Amino acid sequence: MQFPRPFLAEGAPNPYNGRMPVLGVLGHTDHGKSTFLEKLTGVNPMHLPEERKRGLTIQLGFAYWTPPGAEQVTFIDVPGHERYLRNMLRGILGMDAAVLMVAADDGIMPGTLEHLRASLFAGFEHGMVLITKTDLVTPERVEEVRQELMEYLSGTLWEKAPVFPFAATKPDNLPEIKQALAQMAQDAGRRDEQPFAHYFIDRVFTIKGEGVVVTGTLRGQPVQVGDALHLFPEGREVRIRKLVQDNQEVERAEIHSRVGLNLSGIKREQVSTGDLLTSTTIKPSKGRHAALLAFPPGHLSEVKADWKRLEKRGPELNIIVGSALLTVSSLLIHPMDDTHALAFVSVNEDMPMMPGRRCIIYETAAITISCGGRLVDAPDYAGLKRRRKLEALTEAAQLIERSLPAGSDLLGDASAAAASAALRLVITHSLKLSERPQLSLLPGQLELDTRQRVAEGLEKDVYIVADGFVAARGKLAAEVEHAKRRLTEILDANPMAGPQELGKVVPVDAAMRLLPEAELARLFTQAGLEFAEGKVGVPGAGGGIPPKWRDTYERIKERFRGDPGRFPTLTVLKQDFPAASRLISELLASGELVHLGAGAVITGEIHEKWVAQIKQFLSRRGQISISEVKDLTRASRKYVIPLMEQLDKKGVTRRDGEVRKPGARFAE
Ligand SMILES: Nc1nc2c(ncn2[C@@H]2O[C@H](COP(=O)(O)OP(=O)(O)OP(=O)(O)O)[C@@H](O)[C@H]2O)c(=O)[nH]1
Ligand SMILES: [Mg+2]
Repeated sequence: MQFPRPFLAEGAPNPYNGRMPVLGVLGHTDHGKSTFLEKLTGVNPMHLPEERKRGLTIQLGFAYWTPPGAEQVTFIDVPGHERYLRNMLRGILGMDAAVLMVAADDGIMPGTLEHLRASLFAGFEHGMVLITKTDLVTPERVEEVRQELMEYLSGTLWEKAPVFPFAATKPDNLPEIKQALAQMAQDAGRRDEQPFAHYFIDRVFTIKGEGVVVTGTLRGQPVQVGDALHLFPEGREVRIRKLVQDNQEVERAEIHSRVGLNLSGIKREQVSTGDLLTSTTIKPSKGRHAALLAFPPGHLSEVKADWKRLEKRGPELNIIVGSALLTVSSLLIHPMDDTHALAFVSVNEDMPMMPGRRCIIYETAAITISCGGRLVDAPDYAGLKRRRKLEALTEAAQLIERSLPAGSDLLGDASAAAASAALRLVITHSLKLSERPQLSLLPGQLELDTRQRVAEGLEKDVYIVADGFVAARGKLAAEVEHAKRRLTEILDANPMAGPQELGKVVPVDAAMRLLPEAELARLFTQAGLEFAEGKVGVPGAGGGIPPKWRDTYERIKERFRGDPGRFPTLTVLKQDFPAASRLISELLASGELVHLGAGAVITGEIHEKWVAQIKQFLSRRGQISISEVKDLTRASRKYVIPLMEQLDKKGVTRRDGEVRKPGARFAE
């Protein structure tokens, strides 16, 4: 069982140096968790009569221990019995580090693995292992259990955790264990502190004559008697009537202390376990919540690299935030790499949305979609319009970027990878969501160095990032291929098409033109095309007669020298140049040859000359007759009649009885 180390931040400074965190014990039922805490603190953490009668922890229990020369440490005792797994889950995110316990006689049991799994999703950075009940077995058996444990713990934070044997009946090495515990408390620091007082309620009860009492661990800011707090999700304001710590009434509670609050302004039925008390109001947030999650290796591989909806899995799929445990109705996952995913978690109840807060998604029936991570205060992605989707995704990426400064314990040493994976996700999606699939604008507000980093981080053959634009290379290549195909088609149909026509027929996509000129030129040149001034062309093609036809063309032109009476008709031309019918039709299409009608054909050059002569004559004389045209051109009626009819049609001339006069379009 290998797990990722999603949240380790080695060498990260402990921001709460000198103040003690909350520690916890984890492990299979009956493996000695409560007994160890009693030995350590002198107080049995089991508080319910039923628990004491059955010798089994049901609810979360608490014990206090003050290491020499340090402040008091709170311990959370959790039930190991699988029936009370939910209670364990409600407690685990309240711990800053934990002690994993395995009884030497039983060895690794299902509960051990379940708690181990939850601990990995909780993302602890420090831990310690106790092999308990060593008085019941041989030293060889202890060693065997240790070996077996190390196999399970390898690749996890527990791998480096100190391991101690322990016998409650003969706790000789308790001083040594205490020393290691004090060190762990010192190192662990505090996780998930928000800059305001926040207090997840883990127990609620009433005391006759006093009213509602809740218990929990205070974080963020100290509170005092008389302070008003907001109850989430209920929304009402409550007041602290009394503060109780370690059975003593106090005026003020310090952060990170375990404290009981006697509240006024509230009835028992208005508050439950998992509710949150805060010094500022928290917006209630039903619906979808974005989260950045870490999965055990291999579990994301079956989720394809796209959003995948994991539909309601029954009440077994829960999200744990603080001590709140909510039912997940659907989970939308987008893997970013082998172990990280951006997700949208749907819940039907109000969730205490605190950005950056740890969460665990837990499926009791299977490990596949169990994971842990951080909530991101990103807008709901699904159900948004295309444009908003992109914005939402960008916002999410920025939040991830911002919430993952190097060295922070947010996603720890995986932060850089996760951040660039998140950006890659944004880029992939902006390409997908962009109206122009081949190119898209990188989210504008992203810092330049971020873009730079993206450019470096992405596989070279996948993207080009230029001037804030990003393009899938594959898609650009497709665009270039398309241009090439169209050009070939055009040149096939019209071998004499000039660069102008080619450029007009194959305009470079508007979006592509946003890429720098040099980048485009490089792209097209690579494909054997040329690119200049916004147009794509084929080197050596266009703008004239293709080389293979040039000889024939010269010989055809030769036939139109001298006396028009000897010009070949179209039929004769085709007979004399039987292999050039394609060339002849190209020449006719391009205007190099002009078919006047009834087989009378001349070159474009001659046509131009004749028209110029006629126009000149008309300018001088105001009118022209057929015989005058014949004299001018030295051509027969066979040429002159259709020519004049053409000119009439074009409006260059107009027929007036037997003569032509300048037409409406004469001057053009
Ligand atoms: N011989 C021996 N018995 C122990 C030791 N530790 C605990 N026990 C006994 O084992 C039983 C269970 O111990 P607990 O401390 O209640 O176990 P737990 O892990 O808290 O169990 P849950 O609350 O169900 O998770 C009790 O009867 C303890 O007296 C030990 O080191 N040696
Ligand atoms: Mg117990």
